[in-house]
Amino acid sequence: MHRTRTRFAARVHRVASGLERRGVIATYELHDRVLANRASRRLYGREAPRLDEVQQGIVERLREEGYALVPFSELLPDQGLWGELEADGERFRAETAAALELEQQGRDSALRRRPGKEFVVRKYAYGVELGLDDPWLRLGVNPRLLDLANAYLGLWSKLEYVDLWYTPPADASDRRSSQRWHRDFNDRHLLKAFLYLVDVDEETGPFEYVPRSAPGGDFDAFWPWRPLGDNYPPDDEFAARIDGKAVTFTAPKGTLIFCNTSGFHRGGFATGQPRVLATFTWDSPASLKALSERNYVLEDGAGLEGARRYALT
Ligand SMILES: O=C(O)CCC(=O)C(=O)O
Repeated sequence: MHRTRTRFAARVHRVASGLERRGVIATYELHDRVLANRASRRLYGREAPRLDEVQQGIVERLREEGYALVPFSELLPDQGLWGELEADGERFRAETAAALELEQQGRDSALRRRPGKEFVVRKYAYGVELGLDDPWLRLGVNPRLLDLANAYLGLWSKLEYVDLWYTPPADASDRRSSQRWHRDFNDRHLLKAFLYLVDVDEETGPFEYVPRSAPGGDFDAFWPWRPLGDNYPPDDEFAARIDGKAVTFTAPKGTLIFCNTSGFHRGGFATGQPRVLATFTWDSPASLKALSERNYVLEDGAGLEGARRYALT
């Protein structure tokens, strides 16, 4: 039932009549103000996490600017954990590079892509079954990340999305879809993380962001966020208004970027080297009720409790 409804929301975003759109928006607003999010705020209020200085600093920067950058090792100093993630990321990078070679020779590669955003190759895409033996799913609910996501959002969040992306250098000269400036329409209570798995310079398609452009920020009135909003402003008008306000995240491998992407952002327009990263989205239950769909199905939540269980179920 729930999957049906969220698929419906995705379709509505593309082709819906005004009436369908209004229904989806009303469902979202109702769940945000009254139903699902009220309950998740109450749960958060009952068991607010204790953050250490590093986590607290990230939450404060997110509140001020809408983004925060931290070396992975500062938030998660466990070398063993980084070693495991780095090795899995490298496996994905090497396998994807080899499969792209095959594709170029006109042979079958079984690479996972998503319609409308074919320039990104994904490890999981949509509909994958994941359990806690998966290191990336585990990272998405690691309390070092989940607690700060919940503190920033002020509720018990849902882990909506987890994946690894490989973005080869563009074969097109123009930016397409999320390579252009946009706001994510999924939720006003939104936090994403991007963990760079290679060094990212200007030619590797860095992520970019307009600080303070998320709802409540100084620039929230620029083509303001709306559920299912028309979220891609015209490029030339946008450039004139933003004029020098954007931040470009060129950074070494192992950099973790947290960002509220209901603010303006773009990225993945690689021109020189492929970009490889892991990405996570935490949002509110209202989003899953109306505007978004989890990209994975949880295999088995046995042993999970509290906010971690809530995030995955
Ligand atoms: O690939 C990027 O850097 C941008 C991704 C993006 O727009 C998103 O995840 O919402």
